[in-house]
Amino acid sequence: MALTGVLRPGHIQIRVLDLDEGVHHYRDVLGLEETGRDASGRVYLRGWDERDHHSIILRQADRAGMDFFGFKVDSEATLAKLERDVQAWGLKTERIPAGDLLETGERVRFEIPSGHQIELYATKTFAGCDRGEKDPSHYSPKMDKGIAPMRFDHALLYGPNVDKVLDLFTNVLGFHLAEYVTLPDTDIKGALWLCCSNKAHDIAFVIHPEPGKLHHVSFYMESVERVFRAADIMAANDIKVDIGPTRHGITRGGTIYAWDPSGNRFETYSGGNSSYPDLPPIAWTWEGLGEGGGLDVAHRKLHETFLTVVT
Ligand code: M3P
Ligand code: FE
Repeated sequence: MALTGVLRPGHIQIRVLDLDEGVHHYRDVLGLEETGRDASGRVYLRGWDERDHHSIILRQADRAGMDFFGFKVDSEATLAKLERDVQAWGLKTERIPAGDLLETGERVRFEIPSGHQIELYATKTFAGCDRGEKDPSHYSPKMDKGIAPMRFDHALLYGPNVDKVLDLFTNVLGFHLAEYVTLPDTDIKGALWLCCSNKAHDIAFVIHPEPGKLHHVSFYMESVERVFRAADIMAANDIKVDIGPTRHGITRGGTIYAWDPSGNRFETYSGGNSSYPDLPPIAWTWEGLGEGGGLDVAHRKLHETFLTVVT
């Protein structure tokens, strides 16, 4: 197996201001499948191409944002090794018991220098999916329900100490840097697209004074055409759109940024570069992010909300 260590984004717990409204958005409009609710009232969901029990967890709270982001690793031995490595790098870690999240084994959680709670886990129940496993026709109506993303794909997080985050992810957690943006007139990397696989990215960071902020949670669509279909569904459901449909120059993914009812930004995303650890990262300047079309190829500008609206 070529892909080892940290395998993929596994889950993200999102805070919503009203649970029913949040469930309506993520289950009925986005079209994710609800796979469980736990004793504390959290709601578990996933996309139609996911085989793990869940990827999205909704928790009702007084403020929007992200509680934690979890990565699946390849074994309990890797989990224990990365736990030691993260400690040796200088972070405190916490073991969260199996079963705290439904159908999920022990998790190792730590706060990274940007102020985000990141966790690793090795075990989550494979719950199968209708497509291709139970239904030999390879079709399930879930593939057309609502906006119908295939999976939770990545998140973009805002916070300080992005240089330290880069060191931790590349030198401890085994990620590679796929693309980055330098701050105006410097060679300081102010935005990072990091990858543990060969997708365009698995997690991204933008430098920001306030720690622990969520810019967006991204959902992978089967095609860019499906991103346009998502725009129709957003319009029909009065979802407030931030940017798009357009294409990002950075990652080259087709995209819409829009807001859930609590003000958390989400993205419907498709296509994009593939990346490999031996390739030098793609370097963008600050001007490239804006006028160069890094953020928005069609409009070639740095939208004001991109740097200012986070939860
Ligand atoms: C992404 C993302 C930007 C390119 C972004 C690509 C923001 O998938 O994180 O939204 O320039
Ligand atoms: Fe994104």
